Amino acid sequence: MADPGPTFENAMPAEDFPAFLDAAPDPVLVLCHNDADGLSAGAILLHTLRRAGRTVRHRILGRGENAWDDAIRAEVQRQAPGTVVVADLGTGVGDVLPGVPTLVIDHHVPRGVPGAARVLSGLAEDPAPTTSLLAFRCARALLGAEADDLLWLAALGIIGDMAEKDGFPEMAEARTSYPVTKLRTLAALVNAPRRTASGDAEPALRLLLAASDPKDALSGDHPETARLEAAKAESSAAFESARRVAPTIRGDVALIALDAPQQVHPLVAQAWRGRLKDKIVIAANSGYRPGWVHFAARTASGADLMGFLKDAAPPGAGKAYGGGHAQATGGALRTAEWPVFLKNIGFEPAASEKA
Ligand SMILES: [Mn+2]
Repeated sequence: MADPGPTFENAMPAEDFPAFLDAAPDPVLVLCHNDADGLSAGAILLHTLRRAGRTVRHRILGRGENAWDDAIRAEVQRQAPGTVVVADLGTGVGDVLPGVPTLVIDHHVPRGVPGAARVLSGLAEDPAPTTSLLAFRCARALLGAEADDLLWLAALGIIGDMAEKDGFPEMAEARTSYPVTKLRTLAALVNAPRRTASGDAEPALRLLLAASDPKDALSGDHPETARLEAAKAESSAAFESARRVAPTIRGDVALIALDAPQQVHPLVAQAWRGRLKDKIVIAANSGYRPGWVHFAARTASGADLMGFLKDAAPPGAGKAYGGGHAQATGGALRTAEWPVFLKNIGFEPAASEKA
């Protein structure tokens, strides 16, 4: 059983989505993550709300953005939403927008209680449904059979989050209607924009909203498909170059120092994990976001990465540092904090590197 984290008084099953909406004024602002699961969940929610006659807005959150940060809170406030739905963006502490009805749909380990928000968490079930699947269950609760044509979007998120073999009945149902190979191809395309230098995932969401099914999405009839293919080519080329960077090894830790505007560090860490089986692999990217070093940590050694990062945390490490799972985690540190972290994990500056 996955760790459900704190028990929420405001936990909400998908069946209660219609009742939630009854007390949720327009416009409804959907905040979603920029990966295949988050974008699929966003597309399902936007379709569903529109079909129910609701006025909707959306905002995709990307690199370095968090629904519970002040910068996003201020931006959301300016949009003056009647209701906020937060999808696949974790579960943070406190209200996103105090006084505004909010629903958090998510399947990551919660960081705390999100104020007065209702919470639809996948962690109430084992295996935990992805956010796209939770959103689809909301759609069915509201629209019944009129939500059936959104099932491929739920499957797309499931495949994107590598939960295809988890045994969800909706995935089995999707297999009977949609070619899984096309869904896999589409999931890779939809995941591409967030890894590019621009990080702009809007074309991916537009495609998911415009297409009637996976075949249509890949047909070439929608201009966004070519943009996603270009994004995939850009991130593949960046990865090919980054994977040639040699690791530096000190003790149990292998460090790969990257400087690329693309999000290559998780893929590079994953690639080295299998080749350095007894090491903690850290791929660190100083080119991804100005002022920050983003890093991915992976290990095949069985070491507890969350504990490792906790022990190595520099004093200034904030919310962006060290979330995820025991064997796959990562985070971001400000450029000034990075050398402190390196020292804490055994990478003392070499004599020749000292000024
Ligand atoms: Mn997800």
